[in-house]
Amino acid sequence: MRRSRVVALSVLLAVLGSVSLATSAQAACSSGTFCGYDAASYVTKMYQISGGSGTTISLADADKDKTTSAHNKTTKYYCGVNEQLFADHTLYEFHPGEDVPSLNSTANNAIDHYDVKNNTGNCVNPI
Ligand SMILES: [Ca+2]
Repeated sequence: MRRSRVVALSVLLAVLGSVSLATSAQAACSSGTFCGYDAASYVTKMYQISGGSGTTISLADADKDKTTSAHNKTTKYYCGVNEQLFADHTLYEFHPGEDVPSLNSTANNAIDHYDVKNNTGNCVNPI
């Protein structure tokens, strides 16, 4: 009986531990910035960026083709762009304040840079 209570308590602590980890990962993305993560549900933050409208923000080579989830904690639109040989394509337009826990199969693991815009519909070659 005592042993099963210890096991139950251990399981409860493990669950609480993972919840607080996920919460701290989200809290680590500051207001006014855009954060990209390597895994779904904002796990393993790779970058935290920001820029004015008209800015292009290139990701480090190590972070290209790896974004799976993202927080847009800015007031701007972020065009997630895939760089291709003949024409770049916007795979996903992140709206101001949008949280994306898991990108669709087109955009997942394909974004190379972001174009920052004040208004919707201004992303290059949207898919
Ligand atoms: Ca790419």
